Amino acid sequence: MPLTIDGLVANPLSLSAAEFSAVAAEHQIPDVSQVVPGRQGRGVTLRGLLALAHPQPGADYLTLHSTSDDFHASVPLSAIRDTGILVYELNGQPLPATAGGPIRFLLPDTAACHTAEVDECANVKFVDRLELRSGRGFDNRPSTKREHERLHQQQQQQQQQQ
Ligand SMILES: Nc1nc2c(c(=O)[nH]1)N[C@H]1C(S)=C(S)[C@@H](COP(=O)(O)O)O[C@H]1N2
Ligand SMILES: [Mo]
Repeated sequence: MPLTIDGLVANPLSLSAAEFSAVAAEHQIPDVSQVVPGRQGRGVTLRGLLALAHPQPGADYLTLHSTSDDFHASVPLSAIRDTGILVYELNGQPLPATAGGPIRFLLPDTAACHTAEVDECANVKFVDRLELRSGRGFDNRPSTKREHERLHQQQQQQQQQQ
């Protein structure tokens, strides 16, 4: 499942998980735990991917889509463009689904769930599309504690089935 970058970009593109390792070394994060405490793996910077896609001047929101489980988060580009990471590998292997793979978005410092526009819930797992837009895009992050608990229960059930 490739990662597509589209919307308000001069150069829409699609990267396979294998192509992530071919992104320029300056954009690679060999050890994500150095940047995001408690998280592991190898990733590339969002900035590096945006340098390939060339966002157009009007693009001010990034919408992260996970088609597989229909989870979406839309966050202001300015708040994440210099810190966002796409994790793609763990211990030399493709990032497993249990860790949100094949591709998982991660931010170093996020607010607690549903307390801010950029919160922990924006760490989208199984992300397959980065959509640049002008204005906020589709977002179905849980907005209340109750919705949130329900989502986590679903996730636990899904993981137990794997
Ligand atoms: N695709 C997808 N990504 C997701 C979610 C989800 O349900 N589906 N849950 C989000 C929420 S609400 C949180 S708090 C974090 C939890 O990440 P963790 O399980 O690695 O702590 O993942 C986020 N990313
Ligand atoms: Mo969350």
